Amino acid sequence: MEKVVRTTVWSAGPGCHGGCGVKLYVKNGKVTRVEGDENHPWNQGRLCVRALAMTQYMYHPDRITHPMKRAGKRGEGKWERISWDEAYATIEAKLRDIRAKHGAESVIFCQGTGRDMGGPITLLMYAYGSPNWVNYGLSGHCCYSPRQVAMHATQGDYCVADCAQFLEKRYDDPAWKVPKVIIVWAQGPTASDPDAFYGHWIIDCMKRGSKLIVVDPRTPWLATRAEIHLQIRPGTDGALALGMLNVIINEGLYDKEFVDKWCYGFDELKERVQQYPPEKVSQITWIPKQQIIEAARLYATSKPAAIHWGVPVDMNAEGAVVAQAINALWAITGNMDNPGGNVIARASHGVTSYPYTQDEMKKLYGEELFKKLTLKRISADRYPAFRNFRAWAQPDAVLEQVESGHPYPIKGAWMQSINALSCMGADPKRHFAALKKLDFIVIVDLFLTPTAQALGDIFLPAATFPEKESLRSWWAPLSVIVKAVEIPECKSDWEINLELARRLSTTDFPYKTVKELINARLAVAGKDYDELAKKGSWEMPPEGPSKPYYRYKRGLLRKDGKPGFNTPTGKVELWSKFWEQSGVDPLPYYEEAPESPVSTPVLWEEYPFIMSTGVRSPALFHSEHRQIPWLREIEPNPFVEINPEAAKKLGINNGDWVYVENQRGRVKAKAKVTPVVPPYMVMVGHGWWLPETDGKEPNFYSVWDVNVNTLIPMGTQGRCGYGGGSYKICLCRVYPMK
Ligand SMILES: Nc1nc2c(c(=O)[nH]1)N[C@H]1C(S)=C(S)[C@@H](COP(=O)(O)OP(=O)(O)OC[C@H]3O[C@@H](n4cnc5c(=O)[nH]c(N)nc54)[C@H](O)[C@@H]3O)O[C@H]1N2
Ligand SMILES: Nc1nc2c(c(=O)[nH]1)N[C@H]1C(S)=C(S)[C@@H](COP(=O)(O)OP(=O)(O)OC[C@H]3O[C@@H](n4cnc5c(=O)[nH]c(N)nc54)[C@H](O)[C@@H]3O)O[C@H]1N2
Ligand SMILES: [Mo]
Repeated sequence: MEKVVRTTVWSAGPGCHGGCGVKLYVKNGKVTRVEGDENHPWNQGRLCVRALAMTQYMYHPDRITHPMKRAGKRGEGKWERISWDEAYATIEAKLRDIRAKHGAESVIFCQGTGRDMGGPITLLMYAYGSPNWVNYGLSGHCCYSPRQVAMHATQGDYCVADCAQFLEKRYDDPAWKVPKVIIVWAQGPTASDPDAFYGHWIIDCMKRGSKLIVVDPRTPWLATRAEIHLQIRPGTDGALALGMLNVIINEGLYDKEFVDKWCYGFDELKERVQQYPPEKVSQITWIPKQQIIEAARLYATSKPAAIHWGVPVDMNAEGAVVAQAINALWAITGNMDNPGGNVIARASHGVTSYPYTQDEMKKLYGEELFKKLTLKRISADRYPAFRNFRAWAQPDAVLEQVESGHPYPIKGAWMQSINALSCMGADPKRHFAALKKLDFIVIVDLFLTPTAQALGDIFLPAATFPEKESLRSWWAPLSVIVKAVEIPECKSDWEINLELARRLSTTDFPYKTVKELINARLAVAGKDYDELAKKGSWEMPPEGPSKPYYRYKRGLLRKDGKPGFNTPTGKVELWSKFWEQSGVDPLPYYEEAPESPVSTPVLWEEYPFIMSTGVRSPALFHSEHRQIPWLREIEPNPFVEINPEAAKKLGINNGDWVYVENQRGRVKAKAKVTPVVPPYMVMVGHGWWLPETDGKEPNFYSVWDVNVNTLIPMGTQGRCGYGGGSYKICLCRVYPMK
């Protein structure tokens, strides 16, 4: 008998930040196929190729389905099967030993991107007593957090382009308005979303009349459908935003009423943007002056208008400052929490969306531990913005401390859902050298990756989303992940971390099962796991702080219940007090990337391409899916996009194998000769390793041959610790492989 289980997608499988509603068809205890749930308000039945290939992922012969311990030396590729009892006992003993000798802070808790991991990993980390949660190797902490901290500094909340995603009836809800203009700024909606936002929403809006402005050095498909395509020089987005502010302010096109009533620091911003007239901005960005002016006018005079942006914003030098400047655009045009503008995105029903919050932590582990941890976090002294915002340690500072042992030594690493050596880490050879000196490393993953092979002492096999119970409130709907099937010796990240948290906690730990823990998180909303599971796994936000619009007028954003924004002044702070308190410039400014035709002109002669990397492929999630037949067929090789004109000069034909090289190293890639990239730029695919090749040292699945991150340095973070990283802006040359 076949049954259908309705559930929510997040993490292992498609790999993404997820949120789709799906129907799993289950027969004899196995998932046989996956379909989009037509009732789900976010994906409305649509589904990506990675979700459709789910059965190939779950039942792949290379998937690790039992715990293992290293048998030979690190890197020898020898593993021995062990029981969960032995795995837990070994980990408990080792971690206790490190804690006794060096303090709990000497173990770092490393995760990759925003999968269903913030909850489990911080639960375990705090129970153990370490403050060091890190996106290990992500130079500049340059994914999402720079935008997030900039928005926190500006209006105390996260904002997102409004495609009616917070309303159950979506586009049919009369409260919603179609954005007249959407700026797609450094984002690839058709490939890279869901990123708690869906690419097809942009297309749904276009069908309802939205015009596009696309800000992208390349010409992705959406740019060919745009009213204006601003073909920007990579890494100069800050200058463009300041130039657009200049036009909008000097031409009086901003929303005077909103600015007078709800903004703080407008005069200071006005003065600052005088340094960025369109002429100068055109020189910096390589965009014609008239286009900058037209784009600014079109955006400011279209009401409502929305901005949707992506990770290259964060990866600009001073990415948080760039985000601050873009945020000022929607603020001064009054596109704040209005229908069809940029709306505030809060976790549905007020349920915690990610890591353990300060309040939850204090309740679980006590006030004292909390205070102590904040003081010991790596980088908290160096970067006040890291101390004062969320709970992460700064990745460049973490690497320095792993290498130097100062101010205290790092002895162990818990690596859960991260492939540091082939994806997240810039300069992976440096990480390899630093991490192999640690006493103890646990890997929690589904496949043996280069990182697991090179560094792991214990490997714990994680469950995919159809195999687990979990929760998702990022941002809507409030959803549960419903367990449909089981693979006997694979466990969910929640199960693994809860068991170890119970064993290692220094205080009495209240939860015995994952369901109890989830229900404790759902309690603030008066909800229950089984009830949501029965309803089809989700429920849209009720009236209140997690549902738009105009919450600042209704007193729904601040703890004191007064109207206004969640900032010290209660206004949108164009001049930010948070930044002032963090010791950085309270106003936005432009900074050139450390390596570029402008900042390193001599290097540019030797390496005549701007190298951007990591444009997302719909068939792959970062370093994953290289083993999955349907997906590898779509994206078979590490690639470099090169313009036909440039390729011709170099004697490179479409499909040729080439070297991409700079002063830090070289990698192999297959040329995609395409006018999508301009002649001065190449785009290199990221996250590559070849699981079909030898996994032992020194090859590690060919990671050093094909991972473009060997050409990218660590240590190019922004002044506040957030932003930068050189993933999107370095220099390189390309030549045929003989
Ligand atoms: N050159 C270049 N490098 C980049 C980028 C770029 O643009 N260019 N982008 C950067 C960005 S923005 C990011 S966020 C990072 C991402 O970097 P990572 O997060 O490290 O990359 P992934 O390959 O997605 O995931 C790592 C591992 O998580 C495992 N995994 C997946 N789901 C689960 C799960 O539910 N549980 C467990 N335990 N394991 C799971 C996968 O099998 C995989 O081995 O990469 C960065 N690296
Ligand atoms: N299928 C799939 N989806 C994913 C991921 C994945 O690996 N696969 N990864 C997830 C993660 S963690 C992230 S962070 C997001 C990232 O996804 P996005 O935010 O969409 O980022 P990218 O795909 O790196 O780049 C988007 C566009 O920005 C352009 N671009 C490059 N440099 C610049 C620049 O300096 N300025 C401007 N204005 N544009 C630039 C590129 O040409 C590209 O067209 O995707 C998430 N979703
Ligand atoms: Mo990311």
